[in-house]
Amino acid sequence: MTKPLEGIRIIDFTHVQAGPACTQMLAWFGADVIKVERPGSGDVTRNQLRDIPDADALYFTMLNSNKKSLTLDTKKPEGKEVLEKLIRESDVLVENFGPGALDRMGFSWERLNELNPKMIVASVKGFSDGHHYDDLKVYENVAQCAGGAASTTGFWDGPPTISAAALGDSNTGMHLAIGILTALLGRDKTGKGQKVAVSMQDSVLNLCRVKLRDQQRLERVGYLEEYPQYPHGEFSDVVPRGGNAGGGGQPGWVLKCKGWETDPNAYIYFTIQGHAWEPICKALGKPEWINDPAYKTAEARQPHIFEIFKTIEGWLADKTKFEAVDILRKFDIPCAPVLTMKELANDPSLRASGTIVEVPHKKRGSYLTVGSPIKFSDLKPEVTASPLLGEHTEEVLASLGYSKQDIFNLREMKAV
Ligand code: CAO
Repeated sequence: MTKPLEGIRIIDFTHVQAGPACTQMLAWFGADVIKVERPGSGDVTRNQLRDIPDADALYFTMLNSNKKSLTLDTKKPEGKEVLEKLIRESDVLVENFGPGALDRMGFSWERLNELNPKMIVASVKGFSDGHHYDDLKVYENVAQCAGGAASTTGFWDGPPTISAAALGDSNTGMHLAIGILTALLGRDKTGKGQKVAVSMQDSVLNLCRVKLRDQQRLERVGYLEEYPQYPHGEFSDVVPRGGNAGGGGQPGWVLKCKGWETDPNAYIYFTIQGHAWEPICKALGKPEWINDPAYKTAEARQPHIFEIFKTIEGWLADKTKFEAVDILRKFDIPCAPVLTMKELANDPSLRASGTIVEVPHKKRGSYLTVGSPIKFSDLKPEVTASPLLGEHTEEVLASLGYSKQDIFNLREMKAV
């Protein structure tokens, strides 16, 4: 099967999570991704949170599958020369260094465009160019705070809260992948490369758009009827943290199931979708609620929504989260068990669909990683192990025309 991105060569100058998540996805879809790493050390995540001494950490292996690794000191003149050759023969360069690092290395956008006018240069930064914080280095949680996620996540009586989902890192990488693919399509029409830039703040905010919606509604009417603060609590002039409230037009909450006293994840998420009220009442054995004016409409229910949730918890008390969902699904009620990482890792459906895959690795043995969450009718992305540091240095240099002696010399100079 020909992979859609086969023939696209990508210089992967990325590290940690935001950039690697982007290039990993492009590699799954067939791009030839060459990860350029500093000789001797490589991507810092190779060593971070190691669980096996002397083997690349899962942090690295789970973000760098299907790639090649070329060690190259791009601050040395000999290393720069190799990089220039690679740039001339590649389609895309992706980087997520701190602000100004690529320029300091001597590879500004202007220089890259001069070396290869067809090349797409894609960058992740914490803040967009020209933003008053554009000199800041940024990690995941910093981005969640800067993009509006933290101030709107958590409970009203607690501090701003960080989500476990990598809204700042992997999410930004996904936005960048869309930008790169768009620029590649654009290049087919114009023959020209371009610069593609995505900031972590912007990417987080893009996912927090409903909170920007709520800010405007709050300013207009002074309250937000789907938040737990309505109608009994108070609203200030900023969107509050809504705990586990639904956030859209459907009230919902995380509800206790059988065993919650000892199992911190014995919960389901229960949604009260407006038109599903009748099936909900039937599922709960509360037919009298169907036409009761105190329950019949969403507006009538909202003032005592927590009493309703309490009643549902009464119904859930003798059911595990899985038993409860199995009953509720028959009534077409949107709900799900709160799943742990252990349950997800062992979920046969996720294994069958390739969303979670087991990959053999030269040093680690096999490890679990995520596969493509995007499914195609004509492509089944195959996930292969992440490369060892410098595993493909000789192969890549040879493809650029370097002889064995040249490679030996570059090694002697510690340029590769
Ligand atoms: N050879 C020689 N030098 C290399 C090299 C190579 N192959 N690869 C990188 N370097 C050098 C760079 O030139 C740079 O040097 P200078 O700072 O002297 O110019 C340095 O290594 C890397 O700098 P950095 O600022 O990228 O690294 P850091 O560890 O200090 O910061 C991070 C890390 C993530 C905070 C920063 O890169 C950043 O803000 N990136 C943009 C936002 C981002 O992507 N954050 C998400 C990270 S995932 O949580």
